Amino acid sequence: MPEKKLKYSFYLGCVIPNRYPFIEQSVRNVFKELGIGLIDMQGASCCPAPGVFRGFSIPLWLVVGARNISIAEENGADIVLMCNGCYATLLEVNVMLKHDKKKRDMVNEHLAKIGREFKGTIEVKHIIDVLYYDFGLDKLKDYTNIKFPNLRVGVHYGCHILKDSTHRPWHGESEDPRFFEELIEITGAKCIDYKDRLMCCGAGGAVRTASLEVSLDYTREKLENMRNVGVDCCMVCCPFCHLQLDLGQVQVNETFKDIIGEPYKIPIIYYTQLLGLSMGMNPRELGLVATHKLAGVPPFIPIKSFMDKIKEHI
Ligand code: 9S8
Ligand code: 9S8
Ligand code: COM
Repeated sequence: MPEKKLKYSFYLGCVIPNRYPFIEQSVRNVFKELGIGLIDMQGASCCPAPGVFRGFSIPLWLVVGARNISIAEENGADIVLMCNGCYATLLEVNVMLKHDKKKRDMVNEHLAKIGREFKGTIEVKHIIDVLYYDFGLDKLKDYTNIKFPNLRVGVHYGCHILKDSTHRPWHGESEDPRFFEELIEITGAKCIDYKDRLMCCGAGGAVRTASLEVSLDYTREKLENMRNVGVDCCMVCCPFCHLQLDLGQVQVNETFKDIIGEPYKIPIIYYTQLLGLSMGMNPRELGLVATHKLAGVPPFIPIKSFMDKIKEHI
């Protein structure tokens, strides 16, 4: 019997469509090559962001999250998403509402007013989860034809893909995870351990909005720890981390110019961009633009040095 084709409701969140559209492009094109189907979620809104909305009103957070989940339920397909924050919200809202009838009744009372209902019929997954478990690391290995043994990677997980660990699928690995390293290393690249690799990028929990300088100080520390071990790029799986480490890196170079010595210039790469290169895809299909002069358009830290490193292997 032929294998059942994987198919998901594709949840975009806010940061990718608004600030980092190349992440969506790289995921769509890589998933197409892998034969994974994506169904758009018509009318989806902000997840809503866990570090912001959950802190103000849990009922609001549940109702808005449940509305988004109900769109995927209509599609009849589990959600796949590209952002750690969206993962935290939609995964946790989903689990909470499946298990708590009182909360589910409250949510459905609100959703009924707009002709919707949370049924509890689907699951919520991160692309990392889908690639590692559903598609499978071993099968994915067969697609990585080009290897990059000279590429030194600083891995940044981001907080919400790991914590809280209760409902995450990483089998208790949240304190010392290896799954992201494993996914990166099938491309031949080397993950270089650095001090406090699981530390927050600084942006989450609305810190970037509330106190930019505090958030940038975290980012500075991460960048310093990565620079100290010598990496060619930093690999992320969250657009908010991407923004903080990329655009935020420019801001760190300005804000802390008196104490950092040389400005940082570490290219920030989203996982499917590297995976796609290893699958032999064209950098343009992955949104990898080595240089550009457009104001306000990412990447803000040039990725040319990363692309030069890649070219050594092709
Ligand atoms: S949606 Fe609105 S702000 Fe955001 S990107 Fe991720 S978390 Fe969910
Ligand atoms: S943004 Fe993405 S996941 Fe978070 S909270 Fe701490 S780290 Fe960066
Ligand atoms: C971080 C999301 S990915 S939030 O700022 O914590 O809501």
